Amino acid sequence: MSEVDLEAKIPNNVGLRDNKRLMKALETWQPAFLEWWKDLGPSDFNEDQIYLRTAVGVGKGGWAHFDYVKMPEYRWGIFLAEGPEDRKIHFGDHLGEEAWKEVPGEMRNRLRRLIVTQGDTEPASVEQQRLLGKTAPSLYDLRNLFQVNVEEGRHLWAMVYLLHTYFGKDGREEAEALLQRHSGDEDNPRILEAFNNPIETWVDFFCFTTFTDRDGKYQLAALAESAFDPLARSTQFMLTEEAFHMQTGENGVGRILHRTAQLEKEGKDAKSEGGIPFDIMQKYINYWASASMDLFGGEDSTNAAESFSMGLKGRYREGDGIYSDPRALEQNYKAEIPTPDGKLEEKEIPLRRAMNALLLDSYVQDCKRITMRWNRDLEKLGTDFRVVFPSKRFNRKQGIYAGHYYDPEGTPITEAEWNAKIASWLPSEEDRAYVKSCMKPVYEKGKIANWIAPPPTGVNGQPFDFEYVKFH
Ligand code: BYC
Repeated sequence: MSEVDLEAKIPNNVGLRDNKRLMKALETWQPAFLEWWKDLGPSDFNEDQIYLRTAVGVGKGGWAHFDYVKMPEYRWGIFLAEGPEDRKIHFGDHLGEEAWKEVPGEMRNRLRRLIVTQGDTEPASVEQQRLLGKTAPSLYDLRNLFQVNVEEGRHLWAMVYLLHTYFGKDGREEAEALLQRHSGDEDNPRILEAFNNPIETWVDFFCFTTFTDRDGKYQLAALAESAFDPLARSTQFMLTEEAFHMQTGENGVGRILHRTAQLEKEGKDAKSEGGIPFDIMQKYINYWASASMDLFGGEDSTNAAESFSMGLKGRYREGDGIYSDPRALEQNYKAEIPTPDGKLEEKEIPLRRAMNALLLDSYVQDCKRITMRWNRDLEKLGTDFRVVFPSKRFNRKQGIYAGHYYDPEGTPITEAEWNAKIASWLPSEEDRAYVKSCMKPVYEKGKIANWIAPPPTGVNGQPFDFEYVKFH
């Protein structure tokens, strides 16, 4: 592992200074990235000074630095987590062999596809969130949005580094294509569906960072187990940044629910006060939770089986030795599969083919834990409303439940029942219009919109009324 080089044009600990060819390739890509940021990154605000965290190293504790930065001048760096040089592969068909420092020929296509798919989501999310700065509920939230955006930009850099370093000409072409596909573009959309859904409001943003970024956590965690060492180290370091994104979402949704409960306690009707009613929040949660569950791919997947057997993508926390069979050849996964007559039947899927389902189960458990935290706060505030995390069968477009109809509890229903109920389960046009009407910017230090509670603490030990953004 090379020393951290912060003076370089691209801060890094991958020895760029000594690898002139790679440095040239990345420095050629950099203007295209900045051009993309200008055209499709945050609208406006690029001349303003934002109080941002920048990754400056990989050591525990002191890896980040906070200061005012103009976003286009953010130091997007390339960092690999530290780890043992002699790491062994700990799952799949290559169990016990040395982890790879280069890409084995037969793994090349599948590995490239995984890296491209991961890389594609990063700029996609920045594009989706492009206009949100115009309606931020506070300077604190505005700053958090931009923190998430610049770090997604860095995550793109992390994947582009792998493509440029290990995949030659194909990799350079893929890196260019990552800036050419655009979220929601009819002709050239982003690869995964949830990354083409617009994020029009802060309610969408907080649900997205709660649920979609959390898919990111699980996918990155699975890739952090990889036998391809540079991918494992890149994604491990991305996970340190990812934690803040999920916190932004969890706290954001929690603060909206808190505010609505306060209004209710004061005997006020949330809607007439410009707050977000609980039932609308539940619908947004249903929508983003189900779209995010789709990001795990099919429950029964030969792609997933191959990625596991080749050692490219492991199970959640595989390296902690929590699974009894690291080859996953001895067990089956029990799944409830829809039958042609609309019922559910328990069937066994060979474990390797059920890797997406297993990862989804870990994700769902995590989401339920977050839901419980929101509900504890609601209980403390004395309100009766409780958030419910929807069933993994509800509103699915990918996997075994796609094309079938279930209510949010996961009970099979008919298409007619679905059509009759959809407006009470997912945001209607009217709900969206109402939420949009609440989104008015509050850019005054220490002030906040009426639909969301202030956070209990600020960023990096600063108070909520800190000047998180200095407008030019
Ligand atoms: N939309 O075998 P299957 C993040 C395709 S988020 C559209 O069932 P597989 C972030 C699939 O590509 C994490 N297409 O599943 C969060 C395949 O197509 P082909 C991103 C979909 O392949 C917030 C076919 O359906 N990282 O970091 O095992 C902000 C059959 O697929 C979808 C990764 O995803 C979908 N939802 O699993 C910023 C990790 N689902 O091959 C960032 C890398 C499936 O037949 N990606 N398909 O043409 C993967 O590991 C896998 O590609 C997936 C799909 C888990 C996504």
